[in-house]
Amino acid sequence: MRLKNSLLILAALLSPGLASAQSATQSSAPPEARVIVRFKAEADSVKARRMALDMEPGEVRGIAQNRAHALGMRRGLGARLGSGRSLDVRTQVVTARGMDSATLARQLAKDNEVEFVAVDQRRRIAAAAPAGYPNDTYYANASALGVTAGQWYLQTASSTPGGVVSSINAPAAWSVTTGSSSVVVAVIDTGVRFDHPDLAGQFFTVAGQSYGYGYDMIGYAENSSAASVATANDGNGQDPDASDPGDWITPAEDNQVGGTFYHCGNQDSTGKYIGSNSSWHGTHVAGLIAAATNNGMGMAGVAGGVKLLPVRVLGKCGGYDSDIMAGMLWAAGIPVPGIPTNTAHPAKVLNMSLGGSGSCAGTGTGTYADTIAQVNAAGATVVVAAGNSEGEAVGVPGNCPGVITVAALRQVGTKVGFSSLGPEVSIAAPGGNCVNLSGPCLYPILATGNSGATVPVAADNYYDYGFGTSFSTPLVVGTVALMYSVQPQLTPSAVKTFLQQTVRPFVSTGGTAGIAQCTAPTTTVQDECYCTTGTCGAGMLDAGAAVQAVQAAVGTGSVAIAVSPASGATAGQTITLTASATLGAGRSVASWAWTLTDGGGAVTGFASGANSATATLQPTAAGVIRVMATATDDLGLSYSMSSTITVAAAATTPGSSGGGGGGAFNPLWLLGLMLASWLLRRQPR
Ligand SMILES: [Ca+2]
Ligand SMILES: [Ca+2]
Ligand SMILES: [Ca+2]
Repeated sequence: MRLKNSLLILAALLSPGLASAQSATQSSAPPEARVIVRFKAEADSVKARRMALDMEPGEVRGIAQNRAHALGMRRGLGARLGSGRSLDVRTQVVTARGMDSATLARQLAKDNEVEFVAVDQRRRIAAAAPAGYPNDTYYANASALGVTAGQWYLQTASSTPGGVVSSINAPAAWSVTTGSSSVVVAVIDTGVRFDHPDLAGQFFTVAGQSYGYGYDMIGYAENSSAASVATANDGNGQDPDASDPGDWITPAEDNQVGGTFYHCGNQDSTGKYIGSNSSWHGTHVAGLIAAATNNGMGMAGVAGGVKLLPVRVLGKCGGYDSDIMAGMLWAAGIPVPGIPTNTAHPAKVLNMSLGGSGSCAGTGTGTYADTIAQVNAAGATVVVAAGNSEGEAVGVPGNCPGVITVAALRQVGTKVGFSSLGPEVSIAAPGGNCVNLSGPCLYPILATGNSGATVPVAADNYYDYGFGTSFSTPLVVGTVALMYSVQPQLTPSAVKTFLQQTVRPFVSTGGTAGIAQCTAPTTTVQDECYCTTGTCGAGMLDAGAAVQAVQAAVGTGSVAIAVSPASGATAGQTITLTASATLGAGRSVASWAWTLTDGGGAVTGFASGANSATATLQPTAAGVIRVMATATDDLGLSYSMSSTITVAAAATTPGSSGGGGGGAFNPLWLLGLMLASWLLRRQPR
């Protein structure tokens, strides 16, 4: 199925003049590679000299350095590898000069003594907004572009019926966080203009390239089909450069019967097909989520502190399901044959401002239902536009299970005419509306764009105003990115729960006089109407309430471990560990996990305890054991506690002296006797 890009049509209705602004610069690559390596328990380098938890610091450092050195020699890296902190007796930091961390991780992952390797990323605190945030030119007022309301949709909502009630309350979210750079948001779209000055610093860099990190999924191979390459419009099939080359349709293409782009463009008032300009749709979406924010220019994004991952799946006249699904999998870090896996920057949330008519049919590989399930299982949330079918039913993939589907609101909180509706909708957010049929457009959505009608204008500091559920979706996505910035462990279902539990209720007054309540979709157009929870989702998106609810849930949980016997355990004795969790109000434990951080030579694992609050250990020797209990609550939030258990050698009872049989027997002695008899019986005949 080809999804004609019906959601792109409402961008760039207005073409405000450019505002020139200073360009921003980006920092260069880190000077030293840094990864976390866990060696296999049976690795030669681990067995050669064992580390113990109670060793002197210098001894620990020496062992870690020896292991890093041996690893470097095995991998042909010579003496370039250094060592850092040890996390347990076989897990440590490994560093290398003159290469990047991802390259080092790939090199070391091939080593047969290495069990696990991960880039040791630098994390930043999810900082709250400073005073005066955001200082972007068009945030409060964009009258220079013809719209005095500026970025009204981000601002604090009015509670007055008929006022601007659908704004998402972003300032209240920003008082908690403006976004963490470790949260990655995938823009599954037409690609982006990496050189937009108000997107500077929002992408991951690629060494030696002018474009940022991402992928262009359009067309499997360069020679696969002329139609694929024509759709891609960049001269080839899939490639690592997700730059948007433009998706314009010429009048000739629009009218060529049997051609690839027949009737893909716009119609004039007489119904004649006249072609269409480039949409720059992915650049719009990218800026709404995470334009460079508080940089004194252009616009603010919902989550200016997060990173963008552009995945290009739509070209001229939209894109194919296969390219879109491959892009979704790749974005979430799931392997796709024939493409390098995105292990470097897997996304936590996918923006899908795209869709087409039809049902979410089928299960199994190659369907949206399966693709979404895989992405959810990888821990990423999928947010999809409901569609712009003017009140008709939600299309695919917005009608698939496992997604958050977004309908669009007018500024007064009623469903805006163009938005699709129905029971599949999860939540509603502003989508832009002019109010006036002539004169100034009062409440459109401001987004980063490009002034090129066909090919892009380089480094164009240009902003478009537009409308559509395509523009409501990134407001939800930006909010989700802020929620992940506070708590990266949230499951996709927990994200949806927090979003839906914190909405503001739909309004029933303040709309245009005479409008009715929204009803279940039919094939009849349903313009502005009063939303219900059965037609527009749970309510109006409130970014502030959602992020604050996540923050309130974080840190309220804790785990305690009771050990029996409380002290004086000896080898051969069963030790029982009982964990208990204190959780946030209304939360319950969904699962328990026990981790043996260090067996201390006394145990190699738990005797019991899989997904149970109670676990047992049966030490066979003396040693210091370290365990960790982790409770995961029903929202996917995890809390852990560690405990150290010292096990003494089995009690030895002095042999009774002077006759008197029947004294206590010595278990070690008995064991020795049993072993001896067993050995005897194994003597060769
Ligand atoms: Ca290409
Ligand atoms: Ca490309
Ligand atoms: Ca800005």
